Amino acid sequence: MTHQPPHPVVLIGGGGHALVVAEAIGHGAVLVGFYDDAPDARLAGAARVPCLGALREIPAALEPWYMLALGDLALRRRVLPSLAGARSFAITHRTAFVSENAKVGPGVFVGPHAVIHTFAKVGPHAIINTGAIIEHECEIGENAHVAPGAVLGGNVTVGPDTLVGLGSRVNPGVRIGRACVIGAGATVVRDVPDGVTVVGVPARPLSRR
Ligand code: JB2
Repeated sequence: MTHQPPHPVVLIGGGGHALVVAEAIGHGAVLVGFYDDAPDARLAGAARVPCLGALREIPAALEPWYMLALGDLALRRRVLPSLAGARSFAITHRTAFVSENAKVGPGVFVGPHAVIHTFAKVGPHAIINTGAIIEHECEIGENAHVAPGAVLGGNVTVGPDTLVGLGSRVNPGVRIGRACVIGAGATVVRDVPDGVTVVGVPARPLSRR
């Protein structure tokens, strides 16, 4: 058996979400630093990981593999073009369940105790956060975030850049558009058009972006 040395990785972002991502990095990768506009971001303080520069200072030819570790979806979307020439890595926490029949894209973070069930598809750079459940045949768009404890029934579609909030529920077969926000604790029983925020039980539109 050949022994592969751990390869260097960096995080883009150094706040709360970066702390969660950093803790999930497994053997085979070594976290060498992060980029953030705040050099004293929590990853530097709490986890003693060095800040390598501001977000605008990410080198065009970034050598280490990277993961987006900012929680703000609009900010992640703005930073992505500066990483076009770099390689992203994905993380599945060791306690998560990901079906062998599921497809998980590059740069995806799957948190502790999350479930991605059979024939689900998860797009690049999505966040499937702590304890989220993505049931069979769901489709999650690029850079979407399914927050801790959210539950998606079978065949749900979530568009790119959409936040499915903490502890929310989405009925089977519901289609949620791009850049939507599902409020914490909402129960979504009908389709949500692009850019719409819904809250409550049953979920109703709050505003249009
Ligand atoms: O323009 C910016 C910006 N530029 C750099 N807006 C915002 N909001 N943040 C910016 N940053 C950097 O992102 C900040 O310097 C800071 O280090 C980091 C944000 O850290 P924070 O801990 O506030 O949030 P987060 O994005 O890491 O995590 C959020 O999202 C997660 C998914 C939190 O709400 C977490 O609780 C959540 N789990």
